[in-house]
Amino acid sequence: MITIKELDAFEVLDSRGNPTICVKATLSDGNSGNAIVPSGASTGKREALELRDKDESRFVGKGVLKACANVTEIIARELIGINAHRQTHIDSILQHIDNTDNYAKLGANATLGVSMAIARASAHSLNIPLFQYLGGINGVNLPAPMLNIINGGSHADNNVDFQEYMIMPLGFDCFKRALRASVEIYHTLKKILNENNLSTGVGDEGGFAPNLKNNEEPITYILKAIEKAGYKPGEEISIALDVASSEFYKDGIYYLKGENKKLDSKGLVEYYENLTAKYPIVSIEDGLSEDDWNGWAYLTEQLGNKIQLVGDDLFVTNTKILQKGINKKIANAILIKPNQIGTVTQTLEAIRLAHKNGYKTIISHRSGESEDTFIADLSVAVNAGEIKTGAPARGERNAKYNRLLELRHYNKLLTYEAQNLFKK
Ligand code: 2PG
Ligand code: MG
Repeated sequence: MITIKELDAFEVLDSRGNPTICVKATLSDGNSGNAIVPSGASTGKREALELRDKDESRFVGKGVLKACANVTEIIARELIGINAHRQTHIDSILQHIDNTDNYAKLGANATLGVSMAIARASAHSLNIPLFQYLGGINGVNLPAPMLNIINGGSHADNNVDFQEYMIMPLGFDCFKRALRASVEIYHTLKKILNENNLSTGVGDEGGFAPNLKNNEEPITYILKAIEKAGYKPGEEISIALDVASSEFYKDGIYYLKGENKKLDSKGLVEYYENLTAKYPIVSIEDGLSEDDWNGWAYLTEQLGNKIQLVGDDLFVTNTKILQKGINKKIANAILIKPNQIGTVTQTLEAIRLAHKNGYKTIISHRSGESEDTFIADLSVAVNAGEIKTGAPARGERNAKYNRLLELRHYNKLLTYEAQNLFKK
């Protein structure tokens, strides 16, 4: 039996320059694995707790020394000597030690770091890639990427209300080719923005963050870029939005500052109906607020048969909340972020529940990321179908795309089935 021999944890930096936790798990056979936990900016209220030191004298209060100490002083005591390959058991011990439903004591950054590091160490000790460890022989499909090429909302210092304008290369039968098209469009967009005297500075996820007239203009620029790069909008390249509307929702009203509009849920749904009639939009994430469940029911009624409606802040990778959504016929897809829920096992449970009920799954990065590529392997392991991991620029975003390219290079039988993703 291969057991957990040592758990270590230390502070490293994420892509925004904030500290985050890196956990190293060492096993009895000498193999080890590291994991770095990401961090969100537009976080859902019901996400598991990200434990920060709140000691203003270090890193403006954002240190994670307490989370590190929870790994080395509390979690290690319970996990050392346990069979390293029993991931479900390990994760249930983490839940048991914490004994709250949002890791309020240990911090989900501590528990997820441990959970991912042990999975990675176990893959090393079996001498198989992580995606195979997580998915066995069942993980066969490379995900369709959602590439966030214009950033707004709380990820950028511009006047665009919607957080993410993404392209999806759906009209290809090869991941590598699909990614190439997206990269070419990204560069073409930069050129077009330049020609129009618009800023090509980037936001947190590597997408451009120009000041634009309204929330529709980014779409028109992206369409120009798709065509100028030689691709067909709608046929080859589709558009996806993450509105992250919880960020501009208050007391039943959505405030679109960028265009000086105040809308109720119905008004915003109509706004989306217009947008989707005009443009090749295949997916809208967090179209309404996490607190607007009635609005969500209406949104799903109106648009659920036409496009993908993704719950991120709404479901926070939580099976209990997702089940509630399924019962109420709300949304038809879920964004999967391991650090919203706190362990690998709970992440897999959310994915299984979604698939069982016909909900699509998108494995996702956070706006604060690192070179860790766990989510790339996860997306293949569970045949997620989709992955969202930023623009094809900046190291922490490209680390995930590069990992997928590597998996494809060494596993020629992995498929890319984006063309079937939204087939009716
Ligand atoms: C989102 C994410 C990732 P954040 O809202 O989907 O793009 O952002 O990590 O800031 O929550
Ligand atoms: Mg989101």
